[in-house]
Amino acid sequence: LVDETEVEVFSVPSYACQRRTTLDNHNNVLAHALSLLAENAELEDEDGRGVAFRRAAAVLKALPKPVTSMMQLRGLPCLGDHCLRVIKDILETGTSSEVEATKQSERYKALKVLTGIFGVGAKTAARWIRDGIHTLQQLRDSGHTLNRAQQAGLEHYEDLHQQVTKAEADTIGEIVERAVVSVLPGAQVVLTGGFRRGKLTGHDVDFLITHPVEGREEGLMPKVVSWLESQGFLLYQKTTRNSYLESNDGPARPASNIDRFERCLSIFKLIKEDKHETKQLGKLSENGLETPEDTCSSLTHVQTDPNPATPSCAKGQIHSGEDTGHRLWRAVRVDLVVSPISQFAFALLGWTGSKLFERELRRWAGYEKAMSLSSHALYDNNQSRYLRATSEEEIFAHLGLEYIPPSERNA
Ligand code: TTP
Ligand code: MN
Ligand code: MN
Ligand code: MN
Repeated sequence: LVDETEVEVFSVPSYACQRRTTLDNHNNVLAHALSLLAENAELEDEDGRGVAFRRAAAVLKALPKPVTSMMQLRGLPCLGDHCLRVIKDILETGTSSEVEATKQSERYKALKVLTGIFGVGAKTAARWIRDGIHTLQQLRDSGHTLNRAQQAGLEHYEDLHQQVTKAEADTIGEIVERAVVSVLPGAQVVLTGGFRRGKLTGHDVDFLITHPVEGREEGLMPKVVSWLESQGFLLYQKTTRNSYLESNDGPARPASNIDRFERCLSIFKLIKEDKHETKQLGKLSENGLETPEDTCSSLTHVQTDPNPATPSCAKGQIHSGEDTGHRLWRAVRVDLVVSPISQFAFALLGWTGSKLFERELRRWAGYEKAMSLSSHALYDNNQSRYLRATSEEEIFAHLGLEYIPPSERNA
């Protein structure tokens, strides 16, 4: 019998943006189970349920110790009956029957495979499943028309499901930096997304680009994309131009949570660094990259092969990779966003994530402060004016929140 007076009852603030959530947490099993139910809800295009599970998972991630008893959860925010049932199940039996059943379900598996294709969302996947398509092969055989993004997604499916390492993210960062300063000297590139929060791997790499002089960033994206394309670094790209100024969404907050920056969703062709080869050749330039005349592993290697499936390499013969069948490059998803300097702090905050942290910041702003926060601006409805900020710290201060650094935004 547990003496209730000895049970440590946890307490956390309601909004994830009021809490510090590191990558490590004390309740991985529980958080993971609730995240899977969140994912399943999102796959079923039930975003409301998805958010509820995400919030519950985030509360568990924020607890200072492992949960051992249901009594500890009394009074915690965001834990509804459904979530409590799942947690109880796991505490008592080690697993949740609902989570296990979901994992095993054909529908979940099919939705996961199909939405796992870049360019395929929950609605499209559901439509295909209604047509009897559950696997990639069935999709290929079905003769369904795929758009350009989906074609690229299917073609590079395996690569895009390999986690991107921090080292790969940094290599891509150097390529993007080179592209950006080549077309606009003085422009700046910042790594955002999960890698900025300290994640060691990611599903893509996110960059925010700006220039210290307002207006100089205009028209930058097409030039960066052209440069990258001319160097053979892009397997796919779709650029959307800035529509913030002409949008009629009203103050700060776009009609949807999707922002309106000039952005480019792309798939990079990343030449794999070959450690063995590097050592053999023993020639490193000062930035640690091989010099172009020695190997195609270098960033400066111009890929001129019109068919991106075969990396062009003047000295391709020095690699045994092609003979033994493993490719010397991989596809990596990369997101590029361009922001004017006046909106940079908001864009940086908005593109650092996590997605739930962002959502909670906006909810806090709206419900608790009567403010509208977006990746472009912060509007104060009480004062009927925009609040300027040149740093993330200032935005947190405007919102009346303690500053949370990126590494603690892993809600
Ligand atoms: P993601 O790249 O989707 O997520 P992530 O970097 O946190 O994790 P992963 O390792 O899986 O890549 O999104 C990064 C941030 O970008 C996220 O906080 C939300 C923001 N974002 C937008 O603001 N608008 C968008 O349209 C998208 C897709 C993301
Ligand atoms: Mn990312
Ligand atoms: Mn991204
Ligand atoms: Mn080569």
